Amino acid sequence: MKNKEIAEIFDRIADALEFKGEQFFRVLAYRKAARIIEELTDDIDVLNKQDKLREIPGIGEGIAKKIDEFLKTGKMKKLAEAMQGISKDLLELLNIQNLGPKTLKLTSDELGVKNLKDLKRVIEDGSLTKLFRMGEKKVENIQKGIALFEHGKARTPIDRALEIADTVVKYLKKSRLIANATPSGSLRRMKETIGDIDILVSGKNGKKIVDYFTKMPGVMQVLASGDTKGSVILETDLEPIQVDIRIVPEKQYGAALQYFTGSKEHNVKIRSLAKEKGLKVSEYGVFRDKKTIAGKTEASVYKVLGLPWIPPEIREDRGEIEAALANKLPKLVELEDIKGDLHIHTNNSDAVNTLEEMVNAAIKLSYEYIAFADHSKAAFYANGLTEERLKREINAIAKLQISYNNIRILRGIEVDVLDSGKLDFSDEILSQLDVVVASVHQGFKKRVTERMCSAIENPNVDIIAHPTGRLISRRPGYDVNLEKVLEYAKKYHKIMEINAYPDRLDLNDIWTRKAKEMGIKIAINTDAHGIADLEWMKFGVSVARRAWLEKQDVVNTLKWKDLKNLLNIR
Ligand code: DGT
Ligand code: CA
Ligand code: CA
Ligand code: ZN
Repeated sequence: MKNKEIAEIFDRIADALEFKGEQFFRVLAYRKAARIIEELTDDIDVLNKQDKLREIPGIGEGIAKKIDEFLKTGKMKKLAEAMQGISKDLLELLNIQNLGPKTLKLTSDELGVKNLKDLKRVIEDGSLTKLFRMGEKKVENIQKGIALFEHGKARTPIDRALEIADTVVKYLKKSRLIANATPSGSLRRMKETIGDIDILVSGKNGKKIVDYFTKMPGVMQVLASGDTKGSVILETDLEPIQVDIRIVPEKQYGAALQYFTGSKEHNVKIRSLAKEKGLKVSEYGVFRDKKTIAGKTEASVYKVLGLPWIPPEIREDRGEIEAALANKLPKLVELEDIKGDLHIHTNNSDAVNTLEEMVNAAIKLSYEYIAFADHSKAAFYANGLTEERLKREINAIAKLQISYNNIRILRGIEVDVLDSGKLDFSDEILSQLDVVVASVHQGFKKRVTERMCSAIENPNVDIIAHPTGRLISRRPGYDVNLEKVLEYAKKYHKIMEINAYPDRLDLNDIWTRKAKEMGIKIAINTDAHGIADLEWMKFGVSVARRAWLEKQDVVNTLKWKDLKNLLNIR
């Protein structure tokens, strides 16, 4: 479908015309066309061939001709014409609040500003302030706009977004005006990073609810406030984040929740499915002609379309609707299925708690087993264990096990994969351990794929930890050929890890799903460096769910007896 591409072109034309000072209604016509096309569920190419474009409300003769031109030639003259003399970098700056098209034009003509870097420079050196009619206050506002613009491009990690959403929901629920408040959007789908927080609220007095919402402590800026929606920028101890609320009556709650949970791609497909059945799905309900036939609960919305309820984590249009139609939805793994954690550190290397403290914390989670996997000696920055200290830890674990009969304490190591591809401990030592977790912690540019593959070939290795090494907010993964690593893991029956540390979530959802399809088993491990970190398991489980994993795909859902067999533990 070319719908999205065409919508973007019209948006770009509108931006360019606005920049050039074209009359407002002309700009608006292109913007409106872009919105309408983006929301179309039918293929625009098909509509055009059937000569039906002009029947779409809001699409006039001029726009229809331009769409036809683009579909036939792959080009639109109007776009080239509008863009003449303006770069994309410059146009993007129109998204900065408090920097209007006229001002942008002035800074471009008079000061030669071509991009964000230039704009920051002319603020820094004072030349923007000196520009005709500018003044300090106005420049200050532009600066604030830049900060929000830059933040707007950044996404917030899921753990932080969940925490903030929790505070907002608590605040909302304190009000007698509000019956219900549920996080929706990407947060409910548990994506690894969140653009903005969306909260669905039910209640009668929308205006008063929005009022109450915008007066929440920490609100830096109110972006929108109406009868049914409100949007604010919230200050947090790190970067600010946008929070949107939507207010709906109780009887539409399910339909609204379905809509605002998204993803957009999932919703588009659901709507076109509805259309095929002669129904209309919107945030207000499911309708046959004008009659409401579902909408109070989310399940009712799916049900009238002939579908079972689909878990939010897989609503990404990655085959879930087809699977639901065929009654082949996976039964996704749940946090309650997890029976242990196979990658835990202690204060013997770089963590904060003792062996015993970690064991007690694991018992509180009702785990049947845990594996200690402290760092090995090459990880000197992490106070990695020497052979001598590893032996001491093994003895300490054996001693500790005697006083616990309700949990298995496994002797393990997180062994570094060295630059040579060899492991940081000899096979003789590794073979005495219950669980060997292998990781790359250094030499990120040195033949990582080959090194990982040779680690996988080592019969003592059980699990490959955080296989790409990425840190979501700080660095991309190493240059590793994961496809090849997975092939090796498959061939040598090795377990791949989903590292549940929220800044890692490595493997991610896409690669985990690929691993599952190849028949590779997964371990969801927290890599805990302290008691509190054991709670990260839920983020790892979310990745697994987004990857369609079921209980049987995850080794640490096994009962102790079965895990023992799988890992060949004597
Ligand atoms: P984010 O905030 O970037 O992490 O991702 P989302 O999925 O939370 O997206 P957001 O906040 O823009 O919108 C929340 C939900 O509202 C989205 O998941 C689906 C629905 N939605 C938003 N815009 C559209 C749209 O243009 N068309 C359709 N069909 N649904 C939309
Ligand atoms: Ca969102
Ligand atoms: Ca939103
Ligand atoms: Zn670790």
